[in-house]
Amino acid sequence: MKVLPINRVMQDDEGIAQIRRATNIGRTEHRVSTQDRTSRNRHFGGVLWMTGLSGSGKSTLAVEAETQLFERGYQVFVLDGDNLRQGLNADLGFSAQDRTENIRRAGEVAAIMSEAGMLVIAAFISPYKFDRERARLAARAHFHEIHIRADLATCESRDPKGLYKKARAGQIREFTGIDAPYEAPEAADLVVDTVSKGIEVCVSDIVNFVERRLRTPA
Ligand code: ADX
Repeated sequence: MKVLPINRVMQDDEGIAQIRRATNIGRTEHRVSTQDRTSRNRHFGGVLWMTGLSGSGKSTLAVEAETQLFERGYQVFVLDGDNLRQGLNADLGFSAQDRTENIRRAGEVAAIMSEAGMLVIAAFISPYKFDRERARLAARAHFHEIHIRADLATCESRDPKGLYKKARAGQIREFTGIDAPYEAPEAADLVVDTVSKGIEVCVSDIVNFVERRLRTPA
């Protein structure tokens, strides 16, 4: 596979054009429109893209927000890095190139699900801006980047899976924040600071954001 240059802002779906191998492919048009799906669901399809360090709280907040939004009638589903790596992305590790491919696939899946009318909460470290930008381009409308913000020292002290300890001991290589980079968003659509705020407040910030941005007018 051609290695994509990281840190370069792309035009439209240039990134896909670069890796496309198939020729002679067309597009099958749907007869159920996006608008049909939106009016049935009473919300827009979309992607809430959560990015942040391991231990910042992405998965916890994603699952809690999913529960509350489901109760409010949203067609909502969490796509989680750890989960996708069990199946679809089981062939990928944590090199820069593998993470790029991980996020490319996740971004494409999220885009398809949002086109199907769903609200997707994507929880991935997604350390590279380039990859997140490409996920945004895949989803087009209603892609919202949420920075789940917690500094490295806090994430390391939480260490819910004991991975920072292993990374410091040299048992895990290329661990984000230790010996692999994390490029924080500069202009996230929502910043959720999990150091200064408790889980309940963070979740309600996310739920309120969704109600403002994705609920269709009554
Ligand atoms: S990403 O960088 O490609 O976006 P992703 O979100 O899918 O990562 O997966 C991160 C999860 O993999 C972490 O929550 C952690 O449980 C696990 N993990 C295992 N090894 C690493 C590593 N080297 N760096 C970061 N996370 C790792």
